[in-house]
Amino acid sequence: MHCDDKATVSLEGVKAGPHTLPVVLAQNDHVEVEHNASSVEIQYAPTSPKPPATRAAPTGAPSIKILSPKPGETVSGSFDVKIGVKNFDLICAEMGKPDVPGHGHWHLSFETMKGPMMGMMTMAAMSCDQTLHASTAGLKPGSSHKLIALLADNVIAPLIPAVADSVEAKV
Ligand SMILES: [Cu+2]
Repeated sequence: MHCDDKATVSLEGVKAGPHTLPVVLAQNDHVEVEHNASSVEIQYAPTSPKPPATRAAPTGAPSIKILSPKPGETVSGSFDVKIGVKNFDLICAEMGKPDVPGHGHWHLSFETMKGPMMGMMTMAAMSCDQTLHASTAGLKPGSSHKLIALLADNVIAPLIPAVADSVEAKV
């Protein structure tokens, strides 16, 4: 998902040949505006196709920890959420591709990670890096909010059982 008018995607692991790239607008709560969705056909003709990743899954139980902000910290405007993961590989090129055990990315949610659409309605952003840029826009100054970081697989679904960490931050 993107909030700019441009997105960069990886074709790593994608078969050569025709592919359809659909795009659809989504509201703040991720409900999709399907009636004016659009798509484009592309011909993928790589000079040296990259095979799907074959890295083995890390052994051990995956975990995620929010390193910043610290519990109770006050944040304002644009701020970074930094995480550390163990026994899990964050791999940008595999987002939206077939699932590989132990591979994926992470989601940042406000207040809760439960609810309809696998908890997506409160998802603020997703990232395949250790740092994610978040914003307090729309949150009342002086209010307190729970920031939740949770691991998700390549197909965007949160891990089951959930692997998550949370901190309360003030705005
Ligand atoms: Cu995701």
